[in-house]
Amino acid sequence: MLKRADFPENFLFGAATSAYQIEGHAFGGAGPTHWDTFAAKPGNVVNNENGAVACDHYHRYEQDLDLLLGFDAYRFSTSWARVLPEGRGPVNQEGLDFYDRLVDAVLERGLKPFLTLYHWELPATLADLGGWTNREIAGWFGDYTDIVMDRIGDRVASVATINEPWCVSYLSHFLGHHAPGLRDIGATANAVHNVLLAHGVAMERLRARGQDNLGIVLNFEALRPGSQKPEDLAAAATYDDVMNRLFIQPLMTGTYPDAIMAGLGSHLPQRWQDDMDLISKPMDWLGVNYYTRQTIVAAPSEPWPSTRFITTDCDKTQMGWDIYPEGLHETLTWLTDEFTGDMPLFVTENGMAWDDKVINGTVNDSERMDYISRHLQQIHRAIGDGCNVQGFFYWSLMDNYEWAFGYDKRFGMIHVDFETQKRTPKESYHLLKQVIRRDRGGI
Ligand code: IFM
Repeated sequence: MLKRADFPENFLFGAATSAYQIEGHAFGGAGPTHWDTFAAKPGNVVNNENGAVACDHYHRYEQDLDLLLGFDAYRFSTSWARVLPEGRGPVNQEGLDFYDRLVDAVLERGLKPFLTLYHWELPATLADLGGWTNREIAGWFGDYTDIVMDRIGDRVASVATINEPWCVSYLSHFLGHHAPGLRDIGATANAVHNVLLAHGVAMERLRARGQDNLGIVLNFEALRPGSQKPEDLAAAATYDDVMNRLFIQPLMTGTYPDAIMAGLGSHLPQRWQDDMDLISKPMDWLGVNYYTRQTIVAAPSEPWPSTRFITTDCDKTQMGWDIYPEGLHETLTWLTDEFTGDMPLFVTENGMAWDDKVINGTVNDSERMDYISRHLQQIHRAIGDGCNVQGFFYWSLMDNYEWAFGYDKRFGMIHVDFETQKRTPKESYHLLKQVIRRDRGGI
């Protein structure tokens, strides 16, 4: 197992969470979100579960943050609907007070606060106005950004505008797996573009305030063709544009990938080209979320993008996701070579779900320990190969609301009993704490 001393001096070890997944949205005056609407419709979420109580972090944040003593950083998000219950207009001071206390509590524990402004809980009122398909959302998001930064901007170490734009747009508007649950190509193209525009507007506002350390968090997957047949090679290349290049390319070059233009181009808003300058303004860092690999084959009888996944025989997580640590190295080196160069990268999410059980007061999650250890090795290897990776955040600090999978899938380093809210640190947590110990440079 690698240890802290094997990583660069200023490398940050942390854990990540998001507001709706842990806080308990029923508390503190938060407004309804499109996830509440989505979860209320039978069939969308396992057991129709929602984030009303979640981990009750809203009341338990102090004890939760105590568990991070010894780490360097904490990645969390503010909830738009907690700050602005209707998305715009009246501010919920109680919500801002909560984030104010939270940031202070993070700092008191010697942790750098890594803020994400949007991690998916769109206020329901804005969803009713078209949500991410409505171009006006860019301005609404900019206003929300200013309100949050007025309160906590003086104390956060870094700001990400949006978490996983691919999920916000493609997974939610094309595949229909996440709120708002659409399967509509026009809505998808507009959501893709408006997410980018909202990022651009928020970056402009943040820069104008003199805020630094600004970035975005994108999710990537390792991809491979199901065979060497030309059609499968082409399918893998198409899906690479859809999955991996859809956001990094416009952000870094101001252009959409070829397969995106072929599939979504005619659905993009009029004069979309005029926005690309704002969208591709320089960032200070990029967040990389990496979990798994997909194997792609051609599916010519299916609509665009006419690709399909096949299951292959390998170790998988509780989500059924392939465990493929080498893909993290592939992703970091590809990004560095093609897009980011010297710009700092942070692995802002990496982790696995497992059907963890508390037995005699402990959770022996050896699979997760192995997962973490092997992914850290690949980060280390990528740094050796010249990638400017500056931190690793385990997803997630604790078991939480895994969106359409409800509370069944456990990603945490800390086990949460959702009946009693009891926290039990898993063996992987103890291992990571040892790895990052400063006194002996780790284990
Ligand atoms: O739980 C999610 C998180 O909200 C975003 N990234 C992936 C995680 C695991 O699915």
